[in-house]
Amino acid sequence: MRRLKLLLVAALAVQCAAASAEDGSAGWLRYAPLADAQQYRMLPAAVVLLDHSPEVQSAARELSRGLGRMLGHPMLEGAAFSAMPKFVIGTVTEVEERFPQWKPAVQLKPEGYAIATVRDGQRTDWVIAGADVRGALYGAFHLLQQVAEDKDSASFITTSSPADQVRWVDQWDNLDGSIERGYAGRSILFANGGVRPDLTRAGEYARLLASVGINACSVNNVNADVRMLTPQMISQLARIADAFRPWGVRLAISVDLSSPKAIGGLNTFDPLNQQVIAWWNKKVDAIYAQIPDFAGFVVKADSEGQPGPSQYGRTPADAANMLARALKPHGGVLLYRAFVYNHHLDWRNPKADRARAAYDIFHPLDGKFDDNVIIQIKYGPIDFQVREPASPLFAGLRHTNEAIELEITQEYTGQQRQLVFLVPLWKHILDFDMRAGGRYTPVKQIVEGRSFDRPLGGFAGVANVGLDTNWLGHPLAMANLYGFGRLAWDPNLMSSTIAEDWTRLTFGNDPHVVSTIDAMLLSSWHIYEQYTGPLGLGTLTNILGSHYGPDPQSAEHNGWGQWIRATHDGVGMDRTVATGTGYIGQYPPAVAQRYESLETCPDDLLLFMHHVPYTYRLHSGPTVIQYIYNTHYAGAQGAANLLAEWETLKGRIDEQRYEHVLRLQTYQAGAAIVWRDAINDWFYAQSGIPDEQGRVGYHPNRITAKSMRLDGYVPVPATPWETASGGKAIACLHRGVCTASTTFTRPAGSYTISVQYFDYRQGVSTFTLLLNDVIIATWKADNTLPGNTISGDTSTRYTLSNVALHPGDVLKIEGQPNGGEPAPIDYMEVTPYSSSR
Ligand code: GCW
Repeated sequence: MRRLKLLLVAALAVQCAAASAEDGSAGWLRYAPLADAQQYRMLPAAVVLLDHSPEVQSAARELSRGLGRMLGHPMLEGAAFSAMPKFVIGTVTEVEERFPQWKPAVQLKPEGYAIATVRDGQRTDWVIAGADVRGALYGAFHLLQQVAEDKDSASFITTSSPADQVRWVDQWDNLDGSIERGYAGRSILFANGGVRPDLTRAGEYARLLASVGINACSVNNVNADVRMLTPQMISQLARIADAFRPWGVRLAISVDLSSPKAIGGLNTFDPLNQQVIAWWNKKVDAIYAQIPDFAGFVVKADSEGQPGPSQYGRTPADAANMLARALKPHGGVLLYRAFVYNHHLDWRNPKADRARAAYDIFHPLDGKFDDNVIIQIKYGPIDFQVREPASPLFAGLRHTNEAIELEITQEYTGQQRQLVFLVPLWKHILDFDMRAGGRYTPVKQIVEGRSFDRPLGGFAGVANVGLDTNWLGHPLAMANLYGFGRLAWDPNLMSSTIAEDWTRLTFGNDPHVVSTIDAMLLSSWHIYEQYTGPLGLGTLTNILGSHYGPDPQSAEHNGWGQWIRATHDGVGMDRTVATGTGYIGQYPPAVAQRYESLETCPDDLLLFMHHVPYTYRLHSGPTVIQYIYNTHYAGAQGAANLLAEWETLKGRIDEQRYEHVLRLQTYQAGAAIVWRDAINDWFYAQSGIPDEQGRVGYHPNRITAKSMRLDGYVPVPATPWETASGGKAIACLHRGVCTASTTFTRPAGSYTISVQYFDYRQGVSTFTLLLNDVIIATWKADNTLPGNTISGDTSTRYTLSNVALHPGDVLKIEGQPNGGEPAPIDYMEVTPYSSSR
């Protein structure tokens, strides 16, 4: 007995150790052993399948794997266990045959599921019945997640059907293995011009996707490579489809409309040309011959240099219908992106407006698209900014299927180096009532097909997971992928429910952990908006390059049309009907009226809709300029708070993920200060109006690097200027080691020392901080930030707290360049310790 106990304890210890080695690869499907497995003792310990489809087999295997690990006992699988209480998994029809007395409590929609108990004599069986095989798989995942979250078993008995049929993720993977706007390593699907030989990660990805009900994945960049449709590639793509299939994830691809010409030997790709039509028909037949469950195509055309029907004077409907007709006999669909605009707009023309483009182009075509065409519309009229109004096109198409395009990859929202839980942003758009036809028509019901009685519709999310072990880089970014799936299934879910579910699954059920991470997630979008671009200005990042650091000027005076029209007197795009671009007139009347009038336009979109003086007073009280200043201070403080909240989790979660997120939140807290100062300095320079609270441009604790005693270091300009103090930093350009020193003159006490430096993507400089020639800190500039210049993309903060300083002390920073990174420094900030906490 004693030995048995010992063995059990040893086994438990091994299990705990395994559970604490958390590299994020399992995502939210960790199946960590439960503290109180006893509460689920009524669950059967055997699984019987009524169906041998790949999806139902996956469901059974997943159930065994998950329950086995969480409850700590093996699950028995197979018909031999029929006499035991068991899980019975199959389609509704199959379950009804087995248990003639049973039927689902409500009629399920395709891919829905029912979970129920059935009494069979003395025995209680648990039924997981899908409307189809995919539904059965989703049911199994649902049950597993309930258990992992420690939910009351009474709530397991349920039925659920997806709101939306189209629940796709898109990957913007290139054939060389790079990923456009991907921030977590190289492609899990492609390398060296073809499909990767090893598709293990592709299968694991499909499992994660299936667990939140995603039913298709478009695998390549929408700036599509024409090689996607060569015969060799089609057979390789079939291997990806095979890896996805057990999880009910269908393969889709993006195609280049010029393919018939580029690789098909034709001299045209005119969508109305008979040879072109025949080429596509044949190509689609060839795809289905190898991939019978192929989901369809995604098309980006006439956009950002992609070829399109306009070249032949044809419309998007001509192009879309041609492809849709080729797909139709096989059951495929065509997602045609509404992201079509001219990126050579004349910025001098006050009537020019990129935001108008999608509606101007697609609204006149409403009703001209075939039934298996879906127009894929980005949530806002510009491009995945931190805040935009809902695209007016959602209400502009009433006889056409629609899908909303969301961006899970954080292109304009911190690129997975910063925490931004996007579900509240998406919810804000999904819940927005367009008042089409004067009635309740929220975006979520429009894309679902409900508002205008459309047969098809849904969600496309640009995910861009990569080979990084934890899929998305920032461990907390996985909440976005998870949340996307949950919303596509049920857009009525609350952000807080999604945050809590994800946190429990990912970090366990400790109430402090759950409430802390939930609060961090739920506050993060607003914090990011505060320290980047508030009031509907857009993110205010460098739109011409990385889309990462601050650079408001990059939006102006070019053809890309992301203008904010900041002048000496005022700021904002006038999109009114009365005096502006007329964009507001694209909304149904009730919404248009609200945006048109300054009286009713919400503050958070004010500068998207109107051009106003800096002194214009917001509904919330402050002037526009003062609000910009205040909100950037609040945002930077918010980012510091995220770090402090995370620090309370030490010892309550595994070290590995704790340390990883700690590093990222420390970085974000510094990046938020860079943003705060850059945007505030820039607006101060534009407006000439000082901050009422005297903070902007006044940093009494800062010693700029160029004002220090320099040995080897030389001043160099920052681009844009507002990303370093007075537009200049110092760099060690000509020596192996350079130093910058300053003599401390303030009262003796305890201080926090921060060093603001630049960490290029290339090179790993070493910095050493010395106090009276004694080393007190050393660190390496080894982050992989997007840039190799002195800018807001690379500006980074190192902080050392609680340092005792006395007047006359000499503080010295030693920088050792490496690999083309010249150990650049912006400033040192020395803040009394108590007030810096
Ligand atoms: O947001 C922009 C990105 C491009 C992208 C484009 C699009 C794939 O910066 O990289 O191209 O949108 O959505 O097509």
